[in-house]
Amino acid sequence: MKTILDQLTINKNRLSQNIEQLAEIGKIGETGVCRPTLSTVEKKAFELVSKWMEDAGMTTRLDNCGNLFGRIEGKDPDAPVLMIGSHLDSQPNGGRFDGTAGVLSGIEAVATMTEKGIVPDRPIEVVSFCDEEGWRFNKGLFGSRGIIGKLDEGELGRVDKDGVTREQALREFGCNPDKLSDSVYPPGSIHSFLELHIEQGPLLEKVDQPVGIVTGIAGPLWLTVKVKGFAGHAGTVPMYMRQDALVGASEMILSFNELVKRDSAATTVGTVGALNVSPASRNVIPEEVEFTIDLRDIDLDRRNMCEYDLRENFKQIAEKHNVTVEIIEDQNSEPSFCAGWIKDIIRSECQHLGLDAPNLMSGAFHDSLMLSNVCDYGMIFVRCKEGISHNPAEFASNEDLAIGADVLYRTVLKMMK
Ligand code: HGY
Ligand code: MN
Ligand code: MN
Repeated sequence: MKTILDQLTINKNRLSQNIEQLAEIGKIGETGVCRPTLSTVEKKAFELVSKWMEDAGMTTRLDNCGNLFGRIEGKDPDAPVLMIGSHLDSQPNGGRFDGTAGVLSGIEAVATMTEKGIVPDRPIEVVSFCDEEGWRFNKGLFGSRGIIGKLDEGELGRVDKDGVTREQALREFGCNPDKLSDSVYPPGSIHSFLELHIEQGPLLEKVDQPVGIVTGIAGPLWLTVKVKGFAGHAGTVPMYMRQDALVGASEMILSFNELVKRDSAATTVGTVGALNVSPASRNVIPEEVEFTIDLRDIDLDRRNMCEYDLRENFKQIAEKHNVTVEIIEDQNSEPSFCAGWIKDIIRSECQHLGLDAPNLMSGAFHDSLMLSNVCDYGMIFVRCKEGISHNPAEFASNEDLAIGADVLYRTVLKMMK
C-alpha cells in the first residue's frame, strides 16, 4: 500500500535542505535562531530566499515596508493575486520553523508548478512579511499591516533596545520609509491568502495527525503598563510609608494571571513577557516599573471583558500602594475566521492524501490575521513536537513539513483558478 510520502508531488528533499540551510542564518546553539526584523541577519536570509524564489521562476522585489516578494505571472496578469506567505524574522531565542516553514513551502509549491509547466490563471506571489514577531519594536505584523494600509501614526518612530528607530532600520535595510504608501495593495487586488505554519501547540501531536485545518485566529491585545512610585532608602523608609512600584506591579501581574484563568473552559490566555525596574538597585525602593501585557482570545467580547476588569483591578491596586498606573495600547487585533471555501479545499486535498486532518483554532497570531481584513484566507498547520515554539527546542519533522507543503501545493492548484 502506498504511504502518504509516496504520493507527494513536491520535492521533499529540496524543501528540507532549504529549511536546514536557512536555519544556519542567525543560528544560536544547536537548533535555535535569532533573526531580528530588518537586521543584517534577516538581510542575509532574504538574499538566500530571493535566490530560491528566482530558481522557482519568480521575479523578486523588496517593498518599502521591508517585505520580500516573489511573483509568477498568471494567464491573466491583471487578475487579483493569490498570495502565499509568512515571515522569516524570529523571536530573540526562537525556533527554526516558525514562519520559515510557510515561506519555504510557498516557494516549493511554485517551484513544483514551474517544473511541471503549470501556468496559473492568476498571478501568484510568495511573501516574507516584515516584523511579524513584533519584539524588536514592540509592535508586530508590520509588513502585513503595511500592504493593507493599516500602519498607525508614529510607527516609524518606535525604537528598539539600542535606540534605533524603525525608520532608521528600514533605511539601512534598503527601504524608503518616506514611501510606505507605495507598498499598499489597492482594494480587490489580492484574491486570497494562504499560509502554512507550524501549529505551535500540542493538538496535532495529541491526535497523531501531521496537518490540521485552521478555523480562526485569536486576536491579540498588547499593552504596556507603567507603574510609578517613589524612590526611597531601603533601610530607612518604614514599610507603611513606602510607594513601592515593584510591589504594586507584582500584585497587578498576579491579579491579571488570576483574571485570565477564571473561566477554565475559555480560550483566554494572558502573558507578562517583559518587565523593567528602575533604578534597579538593591537598596533603593523601586520608583518605576514597566511591564508588557499580551492578552488573547478567539472570543472578542470575552477578551474585552478581561481588558475592562484588568484596568479596574490595576487602578484599585495602584491606590492601595499609593502609586500611579498608566496603560498604553500597543496593538489591538480582533480575532478572525478562515474562509469556508478555502477550508473545504484544504480538507478535500487532505482526504485525497488519506489524511483525517482536524480543525483547530490558532492561539498564535499570524500575518493571515492582517490579510483577513482585505481578502479570504486559509491556514494549514503542521504538527510540531510537544507544541513547543518561540524556543530553540521547536521541531517539526521533514515528513510532516513535506506533507503540509504538498497539501499547500494541491490547495494552490485549486485556488489559483
Ligand atoms: O506571538 C505570536 O502569536 C506570533 O508567534 N508572533
Ligand atoms: Mn510565526
Ligand atoms: Mn512567532
